[in-house]
Amino acid sequence: MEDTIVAISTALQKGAISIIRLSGKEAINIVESIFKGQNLTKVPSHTIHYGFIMEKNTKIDEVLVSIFKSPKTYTKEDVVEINCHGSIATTNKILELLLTKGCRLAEPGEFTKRAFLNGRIDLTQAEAVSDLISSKTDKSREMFLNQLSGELSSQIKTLRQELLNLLANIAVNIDYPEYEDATIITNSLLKEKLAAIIKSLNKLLKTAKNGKIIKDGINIALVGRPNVGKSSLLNKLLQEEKAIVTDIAGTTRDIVEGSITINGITFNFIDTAGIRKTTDIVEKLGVDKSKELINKSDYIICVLNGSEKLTKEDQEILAFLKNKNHLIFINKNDQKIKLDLPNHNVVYGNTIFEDGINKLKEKLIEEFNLNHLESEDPTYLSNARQISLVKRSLQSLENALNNTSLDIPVDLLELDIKQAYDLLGEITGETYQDELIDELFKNFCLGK
Ligand SMILES: Nc1nc2c(ncn2[C@@H]2O[C@H](COP(=O)(O)OP(=O)(O)OP(=O)(O)O)[C@@H](O)[C@H]2O)c(=O)[nH]1
Ligand SMILES: [Mg+2]
Repeated sequence: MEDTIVAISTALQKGAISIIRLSGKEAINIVESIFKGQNLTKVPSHTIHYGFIMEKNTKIDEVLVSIFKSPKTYTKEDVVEINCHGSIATTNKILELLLTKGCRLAEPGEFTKRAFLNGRIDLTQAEAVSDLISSKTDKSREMFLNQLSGELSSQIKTLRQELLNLLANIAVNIDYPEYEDATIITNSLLKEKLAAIIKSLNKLLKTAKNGKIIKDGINIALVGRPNVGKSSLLNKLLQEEKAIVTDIAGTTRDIVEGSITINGITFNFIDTAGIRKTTDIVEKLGVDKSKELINKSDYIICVLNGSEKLTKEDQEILAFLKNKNHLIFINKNDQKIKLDLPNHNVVYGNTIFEDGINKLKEKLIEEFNLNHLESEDPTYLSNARQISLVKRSLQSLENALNNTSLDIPVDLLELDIKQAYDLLGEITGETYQDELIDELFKNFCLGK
């Protein structure tokens, strides 16, 4: 981390201003070497300076330069930000000039990686920075801001501390059997403590579903046989004529999708080809895609034509959906309804007068417990890395708990508990592997 790094922190496109950021020991000297204005090496920290970027005696741009001196900066190193005019040519020219003065181009996420390696933030906070930048809804912004402020880390740290206390007690018992003040960790006491920690981890894992929903949204496939009104329903849900609607069965061949936000959550609706046996090659490919989507989506809305009796094809589709999370939209209730499906999760409506569309949305809110989500503190595990580490540490602790029932000596349980302690440490990055860190930061934006 001896190098001084530089990157364009704003999106490289035409805009009012661009920001070029440097971090490292030489950041201030390097910018001073191409800056005409106050001597930047002599100014106080956290100040902004007006001046010009110069290439020898030629003015390149009129800029504002912010100076942040270590350690109270984003990376804990000296950081300089140049606000220049937002043309691509100007921004690139200044970047080129800086690169000739002894800094190197930052890798994606390298500023945040330095913030982590220098101990200003932990891994969950670093992940939150990247996710905050990508967040599209208010709800995900709120969740990642909460994670950035260290709420998730603090829950993990508390659990780790409890495991550490257990380990310390076990160690004292083993090393100083005569030292009576130390809590004697008998199996029954250990059992009680382990069970409490397992309960907390399980709770965290249970709410991880919410984290995923908030971060990635919910993918909902609209399926059914041809001509029942799937595309019409998609258009009404999106309030946009996105998919082609005709009275010809087999109109939709490819996947058409669009998103709306309900209660701060992104719902991505995917219209599919009507499912039927067909000899048309293109249509058949569409039908195969529909079936594949049923397996991949988080939820299915099965559309039926309410003005007709249930057909064999409908029954086959319903059988296919049996073990999938789904509800049934019985469409075309502007005509005489001939369908009744007791024991099914059903909404009646039609897309001509838009009946039942709001009811359908309310049902989805209910299905995903979104009203409840509103009032909850938004501290959730939010990515596969965090979830898998919690699962693995749970396994180790469950192992330890099972062994307590077998009256295995306490010191043998130590290994499993220590493993769980280390795995939880990987979530916050207190214990980490270099390759993993490199991999993680690769997904970041350049300049962050
Ligand atoms: N009466 C009535 N007709 C509807 C309703 N919804 C759709 N339709 C009509 O049903 C026909 C088929 O609608 P689509 O939305 O294209 O049906 P689809 O399920 O997407 O059909 P495929 O793409 O062929 O699988 C069109 O003529 C629509 O106008 C409704 O609620 N009531
Ligand atoms: Mg269609």
